[in-house]
Amino acid sequence: MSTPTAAPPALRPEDFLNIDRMLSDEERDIRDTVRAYVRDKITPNVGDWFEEGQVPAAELAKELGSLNVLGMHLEGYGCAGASATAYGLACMELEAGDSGIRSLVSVQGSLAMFAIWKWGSEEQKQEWLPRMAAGDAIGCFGLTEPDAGSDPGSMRTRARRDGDDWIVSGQKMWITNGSVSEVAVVWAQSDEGVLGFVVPKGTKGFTTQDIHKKLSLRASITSELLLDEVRLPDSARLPLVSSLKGPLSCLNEARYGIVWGATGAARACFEAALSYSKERTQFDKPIASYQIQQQKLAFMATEVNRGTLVALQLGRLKDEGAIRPEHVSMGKLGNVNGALEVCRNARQVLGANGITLEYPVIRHMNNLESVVTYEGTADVHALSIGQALTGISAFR
Ligand code: TGC
Ligand code: FAD
Repeated sequence: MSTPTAAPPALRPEDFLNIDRMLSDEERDIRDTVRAYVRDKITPNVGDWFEEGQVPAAELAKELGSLNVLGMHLEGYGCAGASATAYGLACMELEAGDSGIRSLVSVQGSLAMFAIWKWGSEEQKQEWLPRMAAGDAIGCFGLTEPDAGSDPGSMRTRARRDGDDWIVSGQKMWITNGSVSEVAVVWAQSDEGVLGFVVPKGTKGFTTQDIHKKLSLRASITSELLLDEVRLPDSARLPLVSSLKGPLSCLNEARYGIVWGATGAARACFEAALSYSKERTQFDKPIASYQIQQQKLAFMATEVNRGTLVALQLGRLKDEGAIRPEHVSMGKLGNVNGALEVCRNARQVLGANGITLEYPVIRHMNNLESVVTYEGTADVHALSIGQALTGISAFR
């Protein structure tokens, strides 16, 4: 075995394990482009959006479309056809800005667009995907219902045939971008299994209502979808799937993005805490000089680097076509829980300043309370891993 002679590169707090060198030039370019966009367009405004509980979704969708990040890991129909790893890096940078911005991109590309791309007809793809990739049309994904969250198989939304048409009735809850979407992908139970429908805004009987008083994901629109005897032609049905496999396959995609994104939020909190700890003086010394604070910083740096390595490994597996849903469950469970712990530690380092929107920390911390719940709660992912380890399902 040869002994390296060159000195190892200097340690950098923002990339302690030098993970950057494991990326290709193209991946670094994409990452840097998204990072610059977040720095210039998101970070200066997102605290206000969060405080006001609103976000300029249409404007952001157009900008994100110009950046080529909407459905960026899909091939054809105006999509960028980037690698899964590049998509993950983009999610990481977007969520370093705010989970709500990453949510917009996840729901658009991994849920609504992916559903049409994977399970739709050629006509549906031609009609929606180019506009959605460009950010000219926002899409949402309606799976969850008031009484069917972790257990979407118990959904009550029903689709029944009526001649050549379908009649869809039901209620979807907690739907990201519901009221600002041009198109909703809605999942419904039917005599033929679980079916997906492409429901354009303005269809008779289809209305939305925003959910207010959220203390998390405030820079993101969350809505109810109400479907009251909505008549749809058979051409609105996603023809290639008729089971829960349809929506769950989309969730794999979005959950993968969250594995990266949550670590981006954690990184932003770590960087805020590191910088604050060096500037804030108490008892005549910067608080960074105290062992307890250094222990917190060391924990945060370790968790951010660990999370990034996990995400990168999943990215490489996905690019090879070797990823399994259980891998994604492990990534989401570990990285979101880790990110929450990083944010909670960072918030304490910032003292009273940690509770204000002047710093990003409590915003990220509150956002992650949604992230740990949506796209499969931490418990659901633990049970998926448990099932893979033991061969025993503990869901029921
Ligand atoms: P089960 O009987 O196991 O499976 C039913 C059918 O689905 C297939 N399947 C999968 N296919 C693809 N990917 C997966 N991960 C799959 N898991 C299962 C399975 O093979 C079967 O296919 P088939 O052809 O035999 O019919 O289903 P179950 O009812 O026991 O449920 C399993 C469970 C609990 C894991 C699943 O229901 C689950 O994941 N629940 C969590 C629900 C969830 O995550 N909802 C998220 C809603 S969307 C959202 O939150 C967006 S947030 C906004 C943002 O992302 O930013
Ligand atoms: P429940 O399923 O009722 O769970 C409550 C508790 O019970 C949790 O702790 C859970 O882990 C636990 N639990 C459930 N089952 C078991 C079990 N078998 N064993 C042990 N514990 C269990 N959905 C969409 O379809 N589209 C969207 O765009 C979307 N966006 C969202 C945006 C936000 C901001 C939020 C907060 C949610 C969004 N969701 C969306 C919904 C989200 O996917 C659900 O909230 C999530 O799946 C959990 O469902 P629930 O809230 O009904 O909780």
